[in-house]
Amino acid sequence: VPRFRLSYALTTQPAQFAAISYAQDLGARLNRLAELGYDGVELHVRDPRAEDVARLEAFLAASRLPVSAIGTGQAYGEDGLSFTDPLDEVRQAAVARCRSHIELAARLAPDAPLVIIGLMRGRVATGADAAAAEGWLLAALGELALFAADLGVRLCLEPINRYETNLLNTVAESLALLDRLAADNVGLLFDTFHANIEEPNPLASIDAAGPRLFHVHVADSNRRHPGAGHLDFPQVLAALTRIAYSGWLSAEILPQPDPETALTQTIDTLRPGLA
Ligand code: LER
Ligand code: MN
Repeated sequence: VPRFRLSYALTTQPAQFAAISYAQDLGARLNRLAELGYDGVELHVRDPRAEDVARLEAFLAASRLPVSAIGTGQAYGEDGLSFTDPLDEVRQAAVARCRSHIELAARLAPDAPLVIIGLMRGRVATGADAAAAEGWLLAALGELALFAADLGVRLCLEPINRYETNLLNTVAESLALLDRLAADNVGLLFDTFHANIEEPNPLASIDAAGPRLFHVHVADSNRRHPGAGHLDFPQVLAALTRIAYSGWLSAEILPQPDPETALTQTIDTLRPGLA
């Protein structure tokens, strides 16, 4: 039985998107994660160029937590940057922003840098052509995959539920896009919350992703900590074991009822499956 490493998603700046928590005192939150037995932290960064990276490095070093992945969704949520915006200059700004996320991942997680492509893919604008959006997305991902490969960085594309985007809701759609992209440093992120909404059979979708699965977000059916909803996490872990998944389980959850309870309940619920 492989031992899954557990990380927790935090945002480095306050944000509108609620399922990634913000800690006023990031250093203290990182130390608390380490104390509870977390193996790493996933950092969501709006704009790496506006970030005090030396400060992040100091907090990470003090907590001794490695970075599991760098999240990019705040660039969309806060700044409206996406790879499928109808405006060419916005698409270009999105690609430039994501290059800086790739550089940040290479700097903060030199052993296995991973960058998440989630909400930043954007959506098909009302009345617009889905094929055009897919073309823009493929062009952006192709360019970013080459840039990332030079820095040893991998990217993971995340199927996201229909209430947040209308572009790539399912694992099957995302795998089909990865087939067209044909870049071996780009894989899939499976988020248990989105999968519970969109996948006909979430466990079969894990099998279908197989070696192309690069990262996993864990959240219960209500997007709260594992154990707060009705998802069967032992079955999810068994499916991940079947495909010999060796990446992270990263909790991307609402900080409810409060951040401390969310942290402790996540690890208490998943711990039996981690060892
Ligand atoms: C968005 O719902 C999500 O799950 C994030 O991982 C996207 O950046
Ligand atoms: Mn997610």
